[in-house]
Amino acid sequence: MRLFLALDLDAAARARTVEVQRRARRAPALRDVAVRWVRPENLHLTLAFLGEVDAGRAAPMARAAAEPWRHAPFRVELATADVAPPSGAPRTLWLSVSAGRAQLARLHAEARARMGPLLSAPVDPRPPGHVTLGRLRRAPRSSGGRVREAVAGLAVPAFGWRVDSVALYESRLAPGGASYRPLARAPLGCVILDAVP
Ligand code: 3AM
Repeated sequence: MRLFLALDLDAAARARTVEVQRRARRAPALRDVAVRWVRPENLHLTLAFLGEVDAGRAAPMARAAAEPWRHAPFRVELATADVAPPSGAPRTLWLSVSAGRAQLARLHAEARARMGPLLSAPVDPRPPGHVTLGRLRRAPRSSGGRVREAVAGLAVPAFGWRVDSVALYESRLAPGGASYRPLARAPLGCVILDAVP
């Protein structure tokens, strides 16, 4: 099973993200590029990709993910539309996090500490920072310049939502695109409010 931890967008942020996808679709420079757009119900902010795990390990991982997180709820904002990688053939279109990065990094550290001991491979140490809009299929290297220019020109007004839970998802890959099944969800907010000797 392919598992990952993610933060769900709220309904308003999802609608705003879908609007950015709609505008990107209409950009003349992107019209002839094959993009597999993330479906609205699949939009998420990946907190940590956990990789392929044996089905037998899913239950302890779901139990670990279902414990309340030791982090207060916080606001994440998305602003700039961007293309990855920054050079060469463009592969992914995403919205970058413009506010909430420090909190995301702390939550990511908690996710690594919590899930790492249950995994056979270490979790990517890079903190998360984007919501994927779509993936380009076989876009030639030569399209990189105009794709990056078109995406940079989208001028996305910042929007955000309050992150108040973390979910564990199973990702099932299929020719028509991945589908995500939630396995566990736990709230943020289990915090020690003052120094405890
Ligand atoms: O939400 P994003 O696009 O950032 O790219 C995959 C997606 O991230 C990522 O996990 C998220 C849910 O599928 N992912 C998939 N395979 C991966 C891998 N081998 C991976 N991340 C790192 N290594």
